[in-house]
Amino acid sequence: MLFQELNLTNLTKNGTVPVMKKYKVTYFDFDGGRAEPIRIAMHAAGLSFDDERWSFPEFGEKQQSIRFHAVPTLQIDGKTITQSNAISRYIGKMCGLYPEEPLQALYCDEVLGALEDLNHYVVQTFGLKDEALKIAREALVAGRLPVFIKGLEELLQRGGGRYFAGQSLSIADLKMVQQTKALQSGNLEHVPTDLIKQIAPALTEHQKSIEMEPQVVAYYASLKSQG
Ligand SMILES: N[C@@H](CCC(=O)N[C@@H](CS)C(=O)NCC(=O)O)C(=O)O
Repeated sequence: MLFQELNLTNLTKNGTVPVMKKYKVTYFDFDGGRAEPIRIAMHAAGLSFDDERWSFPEFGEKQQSIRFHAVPTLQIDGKTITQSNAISRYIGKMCGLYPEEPLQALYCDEVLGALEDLNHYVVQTFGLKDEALKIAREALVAGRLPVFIKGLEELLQRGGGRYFAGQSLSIADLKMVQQTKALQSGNLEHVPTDLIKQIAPALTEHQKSIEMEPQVVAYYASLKSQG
């Protein structure tokens, strides 16, 4: 139970503690992507949730039934919410992973938005093959990718170099780490795995340090303990 949910204004009229909400996060079956900041923040908020993970064929079968035909989704007591950044902000506000101060919140939001734009350009190359894939990915590496990577490094410096906003861990850091990992993973053919290290080494350091943050470590430890 969250501290916020325990305060007196949240008690029912007869003084009993209200029933906990039921949460379900639905995404693909891997640790990363748009759902990962949500999963980590849910854990940091002390909210237990059904971590529903779909295989890609399962997603294909169910896609048409989801609003906007995309994941992740969050269900709260059976009601479905879409849009990963909106969901991350909602959970982040419950557990100190979204800045309270408006300017710092704006800084955090700028990073979330920029990362969505970057995703948009990368996703445009999915499904391409052979020469078409090579051309599209090389164009990315020569064009939009360095623009976004350098821009994001600039935003990290603005935040002080360690975090993007509020001088503490936020959902912006959690989302950035997923992108850094994806770009360094080698899963994106024709994108050099050392691209970020070469042009924005502060982002590589950022990934390493965020992965050592207590809330992040605790989340992955909880996954291991579940087996
Ligand atoms: N703006 C949405 C984008 C969601 C999105 O595009 N999700 C991807 C997976 S990471 C997806 O489901 N793509 C399927 C499709 O667009 O066909 C969000 O942030 O949640």
